[in-house]
Amino acid sequence: MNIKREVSDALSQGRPVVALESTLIAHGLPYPDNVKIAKKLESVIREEGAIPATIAILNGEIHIGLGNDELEYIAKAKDVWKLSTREIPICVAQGRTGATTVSATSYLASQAGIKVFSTGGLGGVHRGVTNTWDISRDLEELSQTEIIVVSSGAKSLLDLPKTVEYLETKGVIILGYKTDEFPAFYTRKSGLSIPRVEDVSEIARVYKEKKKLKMPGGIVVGNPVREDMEIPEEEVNNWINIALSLAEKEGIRGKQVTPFLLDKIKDISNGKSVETNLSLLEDNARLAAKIAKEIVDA
Ligand code: PSU
Ligand code: MN
Repeated sequence: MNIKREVSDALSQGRPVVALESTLIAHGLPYPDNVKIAKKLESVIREEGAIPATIAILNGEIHIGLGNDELEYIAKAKDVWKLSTREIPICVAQGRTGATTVSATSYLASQAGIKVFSTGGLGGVHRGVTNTWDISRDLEELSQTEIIVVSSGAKSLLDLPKTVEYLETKGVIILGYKTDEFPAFYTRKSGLSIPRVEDVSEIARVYKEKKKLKMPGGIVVGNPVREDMEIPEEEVNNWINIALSLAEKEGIRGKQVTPFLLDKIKDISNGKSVETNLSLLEDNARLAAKIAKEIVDA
């Protein structure tokens, strides 16, 4: 593992570090918005007094922390592998370049000793799961890997009730940051109840209790999009229904499903989806940095 110097220094000196994923850069957002946001997220984390560590595999080498040139590279490169946890050893062995999803980022961050990870939306149980069996590795990984993941929940292009049920089955703790509902990414509410916390010290207390009890797995912190950036539910549903029917028509399966839908939603919404995406990513990075500071000595 190539851990960037400032990240390894911070970790060994017990200073706060926040991991960031690279799939949302390589496969989740269009160029050049993706590099812009990747850099912005890093600077937001620094502003809050933590060290950012974007994770990716470059030419077979695992990188924990990327420089600006490397961020630029992963944002522009064409044949970047979308990695869930199981592909990490293959990507390394074959000397390939890959972007880490929530599952792979959680695994590598935890291996490196990083406790907090910030992202946009989690993968989950896909609609039509009874035919496709498509359930993101993200959910299973979070049941095994010790990491606090800050996200704005998951997009309603997934089956959100089943996603929340699955997390319960797997014993993954979910906390709503100043909310009683699992956030639905573009919208603040999903109708799915989760336990509420009011501040980062409460999140830190839950983390410590879980640790004392030796419970395995992660903690999902759901941070809803800010009200002025929220998109009306009917509008989101409309985008998603069009995107899903295009995916169906084109026979999109497996790993391609999520990037395909995100790309279509971007086009259908005339870029409005991307604006909201950028806003919540920034807010999540800020909250993750605050949590990392709070639990640094836990
Ligand atoms: N959801 C989003 N944006 C994303 C992703 C999910 O709103 O960029 C990415 C994340 O990296 C997530 C992955 O871990 O997609 C899930 O992919 P899959 O559904 O193939 O497991
Ligand atoms: Mn899948």
